[in-house]
Amino acid sequence: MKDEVVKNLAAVFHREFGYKPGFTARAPGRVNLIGEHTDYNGCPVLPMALEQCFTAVFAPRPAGAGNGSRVSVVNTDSRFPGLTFIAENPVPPYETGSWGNYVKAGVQTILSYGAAAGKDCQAGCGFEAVITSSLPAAAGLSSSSALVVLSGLMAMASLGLSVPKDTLAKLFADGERYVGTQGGGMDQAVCMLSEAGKALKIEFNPFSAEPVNMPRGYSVVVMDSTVKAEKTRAAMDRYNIRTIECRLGTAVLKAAFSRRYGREVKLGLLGDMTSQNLGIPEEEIIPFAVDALSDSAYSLSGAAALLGTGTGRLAEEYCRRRDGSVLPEPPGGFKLMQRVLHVLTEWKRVEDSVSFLSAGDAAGFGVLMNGSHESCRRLFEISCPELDTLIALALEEGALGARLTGAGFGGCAVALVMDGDLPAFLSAVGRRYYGEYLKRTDGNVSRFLFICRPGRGAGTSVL
Ligand code: NG1
Repeated sequence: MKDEVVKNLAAVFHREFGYKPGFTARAPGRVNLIGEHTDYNGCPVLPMALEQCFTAVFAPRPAGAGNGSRVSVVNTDSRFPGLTFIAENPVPPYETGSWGNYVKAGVQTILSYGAAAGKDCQAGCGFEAVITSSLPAAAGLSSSSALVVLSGLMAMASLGLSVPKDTLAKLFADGERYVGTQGGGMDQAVCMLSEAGKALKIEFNPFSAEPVNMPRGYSVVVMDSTVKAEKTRAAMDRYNIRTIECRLGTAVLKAAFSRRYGREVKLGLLGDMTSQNLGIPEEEIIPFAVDALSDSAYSLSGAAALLGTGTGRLAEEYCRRRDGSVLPEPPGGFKLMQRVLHVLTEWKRVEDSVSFLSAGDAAGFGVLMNGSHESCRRLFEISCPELDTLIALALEEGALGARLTGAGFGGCAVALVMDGDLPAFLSAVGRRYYGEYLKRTDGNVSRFLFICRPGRGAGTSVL
């Protein structure tokens, strides 16, 4: 099947560019099993790479063809028009929301890496490529990070560079900020480092990745709410507001800690809130946070007063977008207590999930998935009525656990289902959600509702 995909891409490549491609590349999407909005807080996540992926055939710019830094990419999906740009450092972005920015982000990552290592990569990182994807776009399955990784790997192979995989995972995580989200590193790490058949627990404080077995006899089902989780400027702002709330919450906690305990601690991320770092017992951490933060929302001026700084300075430090403009204060204020409580409890759920999964306890893991969704819905406020309906139906139809996955505000949910229950589950959720609730009449829901198996990480090879 995969060879068939590569063969077709090679034929398109030949038609487009008039010669044969030398290499192939692939980069998988991912589904996050648990650990939502924890990564940029330095707390762990537990995703798995999918078999669904971006696939490319490509060739470094042919020798003697003039500009060795020209990148040309043809996408077999006609919604995404082909693009050509010069890989100069820095690469000027397309307008916000353009798919080409994910290609540029990958290439820029490699150019920046080269520049930091004292190598001039500009001349040799151009390539010509034809790409295709078996991932639904804007569904929360991280097709965008897969595209960043794919593009970066093609630039790297064109240069003949070799960089260790875990270094690449971190480079691509920073590199994707090019598109304007202040994301964590989950998507790029799981895309680079996964082993087929296993989920991956990723820690960020410090970085490490550890494969986790999935329980036998159960399957992961992805269910697309069909509400698009598009990366528009408004969607990026919504995501970035959550990152700001977490950072502001951390700063308020740091100040409260020194008042309460009479000593300073390193507290730059919620992930620094360990018993060892704070020097207090584990069970005191969450009560301390709840006590230190008000459950009413904070205004920027209120937070500034608490932190002993000016409102303008605080906005400057926390609310700048990548393009330099300042994100407006959310109308309802910053909900610091709710966001912090979600992250700290979600962190614990990730740790407990790894224990349950390693012990083959699918039911225990299912309970944690449900707790995670409830926390995402109520405390982090990233769900929507469609996702809540879909998840409720999945539980009624026998899932052991179900939750939204990815950034939220639409996109996909994920459910854990016993293998023997799969046919009845898929047919009931298909009928009840897509037919009765969404009133889709086409009947074919396999592109919205599918079983996924843990796939292997990204890579390139010679054709
Ligand atoms: P998606 O669903 O791919 O937009 C985003 C972030 C992740 C993580 C999740 C929430 C990017 C590229 N991805 O994922 O790092 O923070 O939201 O858990 O920003």
